[in-house]
Amino acid sequence: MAIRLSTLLVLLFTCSTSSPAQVSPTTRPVSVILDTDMDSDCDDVGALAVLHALADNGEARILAVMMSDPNGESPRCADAINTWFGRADIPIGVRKPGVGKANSRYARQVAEELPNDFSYERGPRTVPLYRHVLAAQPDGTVVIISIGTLENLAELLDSPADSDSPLAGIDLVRRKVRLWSCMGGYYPTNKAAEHNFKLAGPQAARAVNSWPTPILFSGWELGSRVITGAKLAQTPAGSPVRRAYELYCKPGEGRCSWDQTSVLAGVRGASGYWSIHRGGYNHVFEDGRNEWRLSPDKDHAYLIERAPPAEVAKGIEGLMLWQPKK
Ligand SMILES: [Ca+2]
Ligand SMILES: [Ca+2]
Repeated sequence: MAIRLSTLLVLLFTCSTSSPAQVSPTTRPVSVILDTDMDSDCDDVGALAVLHALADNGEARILAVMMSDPNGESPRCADAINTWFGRADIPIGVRKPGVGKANSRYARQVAEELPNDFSYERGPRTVPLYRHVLAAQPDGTVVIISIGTLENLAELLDSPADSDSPLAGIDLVRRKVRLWSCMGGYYPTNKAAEHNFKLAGPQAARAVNSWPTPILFSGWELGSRVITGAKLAQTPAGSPVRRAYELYCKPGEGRCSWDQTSVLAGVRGASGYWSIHRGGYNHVFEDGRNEWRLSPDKDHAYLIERAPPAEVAKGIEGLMLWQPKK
């Protein structure tokens, strides 16, 4: 049973500023599946670090990490990050074929330099893993956070019944997923398609236009003004988060925080950082362009900048600097 987005965001809202220690430990954990490309840009690494910080603070529980890009290096990089944060056994779903290099300045190096034990050949495939994880959760509890392209979610919607659930994919999602927090698109619209929607346009259109539960979008315009990561140079040398940013950014510089915004909003809601535009829906075209339409109301919403980007950056970077308890 889908909960109205307005109700949901009130439920999710917690007072928040920067470090995990400042957040109420009574906040109940949000069950999260993170769907990431973890290749072209380093903000996926920052986003996974933020999610681990929220998990260490009792705000989130990481059910699985799904890879949207079919290269063999990105899932090993993700496993290295999970291992660093003491969660080496988080299941990671991969797409075929698992060959070729990541379009990445950091994924191979992080995978080769830092401890991880992920094997692409043995790794579960994304859609069966989605179905397995969703089927085991209580109804209406799972938050999916997507920070890459949307092939996995489109295929999940179209997946048939299997040994994990007698439900077709769209019905399984309707029953289990409370919210999809999606980094993608421009709001209210733009002449060009945003990266995550553009690279797999038909799948983005299929996933967004047919999704049966609330969606909260973070557009390109939001995270592009939030620059984080420069302070990672102060963190331990063995950190895969520090290493990825080191490999991606010029010394002393940070990077836009598109993906971190969707992680934070998926777990904490508006966080005091953003306003939420409701009413109407987001339509995605087959070429990946999107436009916000005034009716009908499809329980879609998007984030709008409210706090100064520097203040949001301070909060997000504080979470990215979080170190695991050894
Ligand atoms: Ca592992
Ligand atoms: Ca991404």
